[in-house]
Amino acid sequence: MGKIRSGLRKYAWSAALALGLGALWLAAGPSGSAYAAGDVTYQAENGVIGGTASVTADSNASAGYKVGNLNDVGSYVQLNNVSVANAGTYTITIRYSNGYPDTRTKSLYVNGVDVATVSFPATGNWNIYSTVTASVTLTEGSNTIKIQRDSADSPASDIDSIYVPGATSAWTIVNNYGPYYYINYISPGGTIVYDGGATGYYNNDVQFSETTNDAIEYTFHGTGVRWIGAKNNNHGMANVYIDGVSQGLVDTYGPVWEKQLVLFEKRNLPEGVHTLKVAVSGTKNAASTGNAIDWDAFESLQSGTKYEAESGTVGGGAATVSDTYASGGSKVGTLNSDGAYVQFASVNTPSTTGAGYYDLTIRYSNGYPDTRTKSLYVNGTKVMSVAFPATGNWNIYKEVKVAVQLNAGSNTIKIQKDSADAGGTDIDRIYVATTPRKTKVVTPTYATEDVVISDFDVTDYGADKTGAADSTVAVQKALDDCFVMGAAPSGCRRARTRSAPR
Ligand SMILES: [Ca+2]
Ligand SMILES: [Ca+2]
Ligand SMILES: [Ca+2]
Repeated sequence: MGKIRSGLRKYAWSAALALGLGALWLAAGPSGSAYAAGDVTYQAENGVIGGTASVTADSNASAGYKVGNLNDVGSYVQLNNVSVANAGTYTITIRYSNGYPDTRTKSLYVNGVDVATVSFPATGNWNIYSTVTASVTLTEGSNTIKIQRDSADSPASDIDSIYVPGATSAWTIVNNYGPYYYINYISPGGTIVYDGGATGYYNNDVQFSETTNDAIEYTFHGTGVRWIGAKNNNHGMANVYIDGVSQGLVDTYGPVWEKQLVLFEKRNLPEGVHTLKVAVSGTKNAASTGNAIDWDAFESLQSGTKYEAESGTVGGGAATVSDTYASGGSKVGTLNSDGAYVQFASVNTPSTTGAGYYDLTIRYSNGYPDTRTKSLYVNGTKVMSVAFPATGNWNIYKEVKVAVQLNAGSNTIKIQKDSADAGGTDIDRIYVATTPRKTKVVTPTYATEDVVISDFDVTDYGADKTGAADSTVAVQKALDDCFVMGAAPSGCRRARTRSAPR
């Protein structure tokens, strides 16, 4: 088994060719199914396999593949990174086929512990599927689920997928070779290699490089992020950055080839859009024979409440259109005529926090070459004009963040083309933060030309008051947030100067 995988890997290295990434895109195209928002079904073929187990194609299998040949003792399929937001007992559903006339059993392992023997009754044929359920205890965050043929079990029964309820509330996985608006490849020499037949990797594909400074950036909305990849004896160290700030080196050397590992994880980021960058450092563990870095998949920890535009109400000529690359597969477009709008009703603030200024992150596309604006209404009142810079194409998405004042309980948010706005801009979805900002816009006793913002503290952004550490990034983030709150850039600068000595 190990030899087969090594063979694949050697082929991948020798297949580096002179293909640039652009050529690869033309050959393979972006995979629309890779964005797994809302996924609660883990495909067995995306798991790690061992022993005699192998991935086989079957048009009746979920996603077209399954794991078969679980014949020899010790053969298994393991799903890593089964993530749930809360620890507890979950009833998982395993889809399988069993072409033998009798019931076959397998052992179910959760986080490395044998927790149950699962029976798989006959399904009549190998391409006829049925489901069985099992109750498992999962821990908050990442878990592993393995189905293995142990000595007390019988051979065969093909595993298609495992459905885990509630998994969607935690981490969202994005493949390394997914829709290009999430993933940015930095490889001036074209030395990042794509291997589309990498068994055992997520989605059976991976990208790798050992050229210093080759990197992949993943942009996500949420409070946490993971880089999924492999360790091996020829793997080196990666330089990891979040929003441009170094997170240090991550060593991906391992004595044996292990796939779908969480190589880096960061939580407790401020709610909003962030970028993770993983770069080849060119340095390695002394025991390693090379500097290779794998990019297999990324996961983000969602936060806030998501409202899809296509679930809202539209008017004035706006219409729902489907797009593979839109969140949920659809968006609202043709916001062209004056009065065209999409409205999100029942935007609820959490009962525990109530009224306040909440971050509102709008995912959109704008295929025009210039910035287009739309008017933002909260509870029927226009509160601001939102600028949507060009995204390069109508199926390429970006996110903008503004802060809006919401009432306790239910609110309406409307994005509308008014006469002062230009046509265009497709709206995909919005995220409303779960907690309000500490900072707020205040109404001063005497009128001012500028917006006045109070309770702003740059130490909330990681600024160091002692002067020992460089606080440039923290101060810039504070300025950006000040701008999001509605203040003019000049006002943000003055506010910063005054609040710095606190
Ligand atoms: Ca499957
Ligand atoms: Ca992959
Ligand atoms: Ca959408």
